[in-house]
Amino acid sequence: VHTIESDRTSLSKDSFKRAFLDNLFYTQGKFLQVATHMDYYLALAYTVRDRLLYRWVSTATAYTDHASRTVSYLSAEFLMGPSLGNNLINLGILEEVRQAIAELGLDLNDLLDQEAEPGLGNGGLGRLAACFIDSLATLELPALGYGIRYEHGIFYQTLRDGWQVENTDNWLRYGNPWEIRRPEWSVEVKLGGYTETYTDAEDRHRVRWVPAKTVVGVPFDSPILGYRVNTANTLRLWSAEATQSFDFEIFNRGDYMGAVNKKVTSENLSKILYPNDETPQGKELRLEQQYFFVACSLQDMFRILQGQGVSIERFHEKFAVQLNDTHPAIGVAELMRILVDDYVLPWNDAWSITTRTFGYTNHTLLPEALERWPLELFRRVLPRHLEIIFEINDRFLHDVRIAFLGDDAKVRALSLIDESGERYVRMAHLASVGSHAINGVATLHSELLKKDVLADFHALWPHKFYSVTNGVTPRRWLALANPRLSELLHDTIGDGWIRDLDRLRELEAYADDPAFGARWREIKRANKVQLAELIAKRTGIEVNPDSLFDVQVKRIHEYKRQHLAVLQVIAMYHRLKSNPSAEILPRTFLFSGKAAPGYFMAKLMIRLITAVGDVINYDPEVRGRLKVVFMPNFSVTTGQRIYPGADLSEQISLAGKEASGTGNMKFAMNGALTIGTMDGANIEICEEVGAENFFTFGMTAEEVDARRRAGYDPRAVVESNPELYAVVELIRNGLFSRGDTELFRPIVDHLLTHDTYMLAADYASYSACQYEVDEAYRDVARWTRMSVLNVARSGRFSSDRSIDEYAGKIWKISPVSVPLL
Ligand code: 26R
Repeated sequence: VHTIESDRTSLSKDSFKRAFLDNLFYTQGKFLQVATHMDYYLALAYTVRDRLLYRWVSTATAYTDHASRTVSYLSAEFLMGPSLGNNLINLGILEEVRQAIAELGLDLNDLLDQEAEPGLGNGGLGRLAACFIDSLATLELPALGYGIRYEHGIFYQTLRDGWQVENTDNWLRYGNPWEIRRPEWSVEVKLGGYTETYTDAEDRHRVRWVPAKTVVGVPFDSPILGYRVNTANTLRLWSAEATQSFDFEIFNRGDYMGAVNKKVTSENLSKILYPNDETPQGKELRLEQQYFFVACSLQDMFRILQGQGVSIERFHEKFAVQLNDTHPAIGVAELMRILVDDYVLPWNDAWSITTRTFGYTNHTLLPEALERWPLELFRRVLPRHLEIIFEINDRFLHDVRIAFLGDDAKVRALSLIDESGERYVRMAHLASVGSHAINGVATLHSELLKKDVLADFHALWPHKFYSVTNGVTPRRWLALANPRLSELLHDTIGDGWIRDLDRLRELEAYADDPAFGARWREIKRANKVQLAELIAKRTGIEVNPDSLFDVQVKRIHEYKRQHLAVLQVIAMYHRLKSNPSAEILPRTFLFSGKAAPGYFMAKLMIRLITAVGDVINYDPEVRGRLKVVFMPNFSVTTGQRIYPGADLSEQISLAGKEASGTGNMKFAMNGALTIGTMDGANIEICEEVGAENFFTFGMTAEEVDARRRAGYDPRAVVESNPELYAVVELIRNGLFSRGDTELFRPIVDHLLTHDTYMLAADYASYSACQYEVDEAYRDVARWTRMSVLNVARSGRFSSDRSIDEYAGKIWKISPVSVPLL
């Protein structure tokens, strides 16, 4: 270890330059004159990676010495975004490297642009996992992230005739310099088949699972460096490969093509990320994926445990395993299987270890998003686990009968098996019984979990329930995404905020300082100019940087109500057409987000946005005062360019539906004001920044319930509001579809008949609130003050705060400081 070359570890500019050229030569095999930008990017990535590896090895050594409790964060999704910029920030060398690269005649930004985004997640849940592993490392907490190395991440979205088109993502095309394949730690995973009982040599009755097939999980590790610390934790993603025996079969048997096909089938397991957000499909391959990565990860933990000479009975002392939603909930049954079947522990001992190991985080209240697997499908894929789940259920329901004497309805409601029709395994119930801690991701969400989705579990075990409000990492979402604002912060309050975001409070003193305010506005203006350039490049639409940038970026879903914003856009257009000389505040509406490929209404919502833009953007009478843009392919990368340029953040879900939201936090941190419902973390953001610095509208979750119970008639609401009625008529009569009255009929009809997400009920309040936004924006000093105070009071929404709460309340883990070797 002491022979590590300083050119591979030194952070000085000169050795960094030497190392970069060295990598260009020896890893890329190129010299300056013939190298492509991709070569430069890869050479730079390897140069940075060397610096990470030094810290990574040091961290592994420190953890081995300490043998401290480690959190395993199990997540089917890690939406990491590009690594290079983030690693430069966390190493504290972004500006020095920019300089070094410039001295070689190159622009660091061009190199950063080369990196393919690992889009291994759908949206909020996957991005949260990425923010959390950044914070875990920054707080010097021992942690492993476990997930799946999908060969194809979330689809790449393009638009054709205003409709979403899905293109396959191929992020590994140029290789991934941030990962190291670790075949020596490969594991085997069984699938399918049947079970049988037998008596072992010691005369014990045991169960054997005879699988129909086995696949190999190969780990790919990436270092996750904390901010300005030596801690580099591991993100370990599993890739599915065929077992060796396939290769032998191919060699030995005549059926060469058949054997190769089987190999391909095994490798399908980690081929693709399911692009569903909020609506699970009972797809066999998805259950196999979930079991695959959980089984690999638990085996890996046992390997680590044994490597440290810790006995099996102390598994829970060594590992706190967090379930990111129910996708890894099969881990409860798998740990029981390992302990009972493989290690022959008595059931009760195994159960005690299991429940002390797991924590479960719920991320959604939407009933259609609660995972359930048809029993027969489950049996086909995991026959032994189904038996174990039955056994868990029998013992659990016995306790339920005693707790709720004579209440059979409770037994049916709590059961791990839904028997109301076709039988299903309820994954949220499995996660809840198998964990010692259950948490929601914002205060309201946690309360609704206790009152609603998991009410019976709460009655049974109130002590298991926690709430941990989500957060986002200020390294990526402020320091990296918004260099101009970061520089102003640096000049004004120093850099302490990067690791202690509450320090942003020191900005409050400048909220009314005219010189500071002028710089604040210049920065927002510059960010908007840059965003306008990106919009022009991606969509061909020119937008005015002096207009109010009104932004809604997130997955497209009815409950998030992008179409409520569209109704408002049309109303503004209508106002302008009725009175062309009206004094209207120029606005640019920017939408971005992906729709699940099979979600018809969401795709139609995208079409509505593009259709409205096609009319408004080219109407000469509008004279550029309103623009509507749909920016294709929302991703971490595009988010980093959008949040810093936003004036207004649209967080307009129906109250009670958005568990937390995390985009809302990224906007506030970057100085955008929020127009939002009292939903998810909006409530807490409003509380922190002050109601006078936040635009709220709409029904509360309680009012939503009351309104529905009272009998909700959306048509009557629409007909009694002339503005809303006019807007709906314009859509219905085909203004945005060249006279086609069929195209948007599903949206209009649904709005008038069911309006599940109550757009009509919230419309008037939303519209009135948008007038308040206009008024505030016209008062430049007032808007600036509000914007400064939003940033100053966003400290609570750092994922460092979230992780600190998990570590203290749920995981019971503490920091380990890492000395460099
Ligand atoms: C296919 C099915 C099983 C599925 C359902 C739901 C797959 C993926 C999801 C994603 C859900 C759970 C999700 O992303 N939820 C979001 O989690 C964020 C992080 O906690 C919240 O901020 C956000 O409000 C919530 O919608």
